[in-house]
Amino acid sequence: MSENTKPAKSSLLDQATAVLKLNDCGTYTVPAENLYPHQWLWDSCFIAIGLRWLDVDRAQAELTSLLRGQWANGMMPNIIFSNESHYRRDRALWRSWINPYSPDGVATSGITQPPMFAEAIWQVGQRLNAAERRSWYKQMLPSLIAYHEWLYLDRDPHEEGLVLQVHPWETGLDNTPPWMAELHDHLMPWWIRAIRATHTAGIVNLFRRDLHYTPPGQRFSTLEVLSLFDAQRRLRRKAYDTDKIIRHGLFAIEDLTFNCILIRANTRLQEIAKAVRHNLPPQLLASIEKSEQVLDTLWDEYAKTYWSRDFITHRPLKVPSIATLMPLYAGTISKERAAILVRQLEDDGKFGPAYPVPSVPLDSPDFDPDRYWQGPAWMNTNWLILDGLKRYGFTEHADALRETSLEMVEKSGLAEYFDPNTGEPLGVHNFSWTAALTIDLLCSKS
Ligand code: 2M8
Repeated sequence: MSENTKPAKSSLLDQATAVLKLNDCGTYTVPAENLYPHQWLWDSCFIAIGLRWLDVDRAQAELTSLLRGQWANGMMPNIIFSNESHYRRDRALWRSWINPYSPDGVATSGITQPPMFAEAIWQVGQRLNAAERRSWYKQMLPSLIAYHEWLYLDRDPHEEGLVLQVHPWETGLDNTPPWMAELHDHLMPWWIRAIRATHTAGIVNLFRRDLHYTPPGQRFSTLEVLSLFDAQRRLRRKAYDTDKIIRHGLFAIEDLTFNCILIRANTRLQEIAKAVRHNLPPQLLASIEKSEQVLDTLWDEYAKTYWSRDFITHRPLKVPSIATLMPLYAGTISKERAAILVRQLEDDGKFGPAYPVPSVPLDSPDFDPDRYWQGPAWMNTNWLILDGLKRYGFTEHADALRETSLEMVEKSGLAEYFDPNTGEPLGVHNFSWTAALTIDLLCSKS
């Protein structure tokens, strides 16, 4: 099948199933051919949530295959690299083996991604009978606990209840404006400033693999790419040791999206543990409780919104993005605050264009309808918001978002992301989490 062509008369479910088949590597699924040839952490979680409707064994394999990459300290890396010889350069860029906790014989990145793992395990469990579910949960629980313990022990050194992130890639919303602003203000090295001053960024574009598959206006700017790789290089120099990273003043942010997903994941973790009558470690339970309380401290009463904040100074990062809506998914904020967020979702000048939800609100100076995480609508963030809307009882809003999300893929195919004003496809085609979450929207009761 050529890219972007829909087979005649094939239903959306068939198309989505075909995309997952196309990207299937046996026990895991790549996000898309060519541009994303490895296994990504939160992608596989979203993929399993869709796959559970097609083949629950395969959905389980998608999640257990992530354990290949788990570090001995519990860390789950955002990328597990393909072993194929022509990806040597990708593996060498990270050199995960320099950290003593990294797994033997599996090359990974040295950072994590939003912890969707518990949600995915739970969702897959819902498709199993009671006995199978218990054994599934028992199988996954030790690694899941190890991951959540690592998140708190390693990434919440001041025991604040919020975990920190050390690179924009950890948020999954790579070039999201609040992080780009920080990168720009605090971490742009002289040589990148020189490239900017001399307008020579175009030369770098010649070496960018992503631009072979996506037009430049739909990806990071070249200066952003250079800054992201420079930030990654600094982490590598510290062998991905969080303590050293913080001590050397590399930037650390308590990201709103990440922490909201963690709060929800903690709820799922507790449900899973309860189902198999397992007592979670008291220290972990204490951290979980703290997280729920501390989320409220990120609320800005004047702006009527939540912000991410700087780990060291606690300065709020007052740059609008879709993260603002993620407390809906966390599920622990008050109904009143949830209603305030929903009003922003209704506002057609903010988060309510024809094909919501834009990754940056329309009235932000950073909004660009085509550019990656700086404006386009994405199926995974729609799924998270939809889930939150349902739990807060905003059923009509949830139904409307489900409908526009499905309309968007019906109209444009299973693209990576979409122009929120026109619904036009952007990024790469045949994107796995778009396909998987389409399946989930089609198959789960609305
Ligand atoms: C994007 O991230 C990678 C780096 O990890 C990239 O930019 O190449 C993001 O959209 C991220 O959320 C996603 O998991 C990954 C694979 O789909 O691509």
